[in-house]
Amino acid sequence: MDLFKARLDEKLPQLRAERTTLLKEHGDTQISTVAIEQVLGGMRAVPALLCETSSVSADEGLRIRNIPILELTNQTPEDIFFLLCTGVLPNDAERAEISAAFAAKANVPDSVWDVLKALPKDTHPMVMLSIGILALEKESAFRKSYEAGASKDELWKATLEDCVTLLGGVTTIAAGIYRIRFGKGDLIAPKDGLDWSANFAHMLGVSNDASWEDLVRLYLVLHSDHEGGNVSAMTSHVVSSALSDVFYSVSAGLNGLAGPLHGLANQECLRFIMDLRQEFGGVPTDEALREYCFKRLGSGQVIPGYGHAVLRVTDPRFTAFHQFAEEKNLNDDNVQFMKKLFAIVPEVLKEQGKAKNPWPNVDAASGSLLYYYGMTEFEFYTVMFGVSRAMGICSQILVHRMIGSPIVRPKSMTLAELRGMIK
Ligand code: HAX
Repeated sequence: MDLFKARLDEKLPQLRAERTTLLKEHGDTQISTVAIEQVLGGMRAVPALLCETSSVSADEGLRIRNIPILELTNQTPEDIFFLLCTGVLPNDAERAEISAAFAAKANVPDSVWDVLKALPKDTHPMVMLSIGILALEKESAFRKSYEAGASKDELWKATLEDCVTLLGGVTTIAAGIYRIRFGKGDLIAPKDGLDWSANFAHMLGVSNDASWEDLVRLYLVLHSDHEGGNVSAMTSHVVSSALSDVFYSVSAGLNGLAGPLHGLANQECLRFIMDLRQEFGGVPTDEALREYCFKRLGSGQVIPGYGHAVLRVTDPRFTAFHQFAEEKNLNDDNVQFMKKLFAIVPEVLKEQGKAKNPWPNVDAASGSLLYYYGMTEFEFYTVMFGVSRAMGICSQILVHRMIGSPIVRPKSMTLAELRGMIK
C-alpha cells in the first residue's frame, strides 16, 4: 500500500496543522448551544463530532468528500474507500494497488470459520458478522504496534494495515456467513483476478446474471458512509477513541447497525413487503394499500424504509437503486411493491403528520433488488449493508488516527440536574 500511504502522508501535515490552528486560535469559539430537548432527544443535530469523510444535508443527502453520491454510482467500492480516506479518487495505479491489497487479505484464518460454524444454527447473521470480525482481531497490526510502543503520531499506519485486513476479509466472512447460515453448501473461495465487489458477488454464489455483480458493486458504493453522527459510525468512533483497534470498533458499530431503526430497516422493509404480498396475494390497489398503511400506523408501528433523522427529501441512494431497477428492467412483485409504496407512503405519512420526513430512505429499495436476484433470505440484508459500511467506519477511524483525535468523553446529566439548570 505504498501509493496509498504516500497519499495520506502528503495530506497529513495540513490535516494536523488545521486541527492545531483551530484549537489554538479558536478553541473557545462557541458554535452552538444545546437545548434540553436535544439532551432528551438523542442529541439530535448537536454539532459535536468531527467527520472529514462525508456529509449529509437535509435537502440533498449524502456527499462523499463533497461529491454528491449520485455522481459516484459508476465508481468501484475501492475507489470510494480511497476517496473516503484521501479526499481524491484514485488513479489507475492506486486503484490496482488497493484492489490487490484487498485480494491479498481475502483468505481469512481457519479460526474464523471454526468460531462461525460453532454458533447455534439460528444465530442472526449480524451476530455472526460481528463475531467474525472480532475473530479476525488477532491479525491486528495496530495492537502489535501499540504494544511495541509506537508513538501516537505513527499509529495511523498500522490502522491503515488493519483497515485493509478487515475490508479484504469482511467480504469473505460475509459470503461465508450467507452460505453457512442458510445451508447454501460449501464455502466458495475467492477468485484471482476479480476486484473486491466482483469477488464478493462470486463468493455469495447467488446468481450468475452479469447484472448481479453490478448490483453488488452499486450496493457497496451506496452504503459506504453517511457522515459521523449515525449510530454505527458514532459507536465505532467512540470505541476507537479508546485506542481499540478497527476490529473492536467496526464490530461495535455493526451491533448498532443491527437495530431496526438503523440498518436492520432493510430487512424489515422486505418483511413488510412479504406481509403485504401475503395479505393481498399480489399488488393491491392504491386505496387498499393506503388503508393498510394507516392501519399499521394506527397500531403504533413504523413504515420501514421511510423517514430519516437528517434527510428531508428522497434519499439519493433510494433514487440510485430505483434507477438501477428501471435501467435493468427489473420487474417482479417485490419491485412493483417497492415502486407502489413510493407512490403511496409519503402521502400517508404527510397526512398522518408525525414523521418529519415522509420520503423513502435507502432501505426502502435495496432489499427488493437483492430479492430479485435470488437473495431471498432477508435476515442477511443488514450484513450486505455492514460490509459496505465497514469502509466508511474504517476511513473515519483512519482519519481520526491521522489527526490525533482524543478519547471521547461528553458529560451526562441526571433529570434533576437538568431541572436545576432551568432554575
Ligand atoms: N413510520 C411511522 N412513523 C414514523 C416514521 C415512519 N417511517 N418515521 C418517523 N415516524 C414517527 C416517529 O416514530 C416519531 O413518532 P413519535 O413522536 O410517536 O415518537 C415521529 O414520527 C417523529 O419522528 P422523526 O423526527 O420524523 O424521526 P426520527 O428522527 O425520530 O427517526 C427514523 C428517524 C429513521 C428512526 C424514523 O423515521 C423511522 O423509524 N423510520 C422507519 C425505520 C427506518 O426506515 N429506518 C432506517 C433509517 C435509515 C438508516 O439509518 N438506515 O440505516
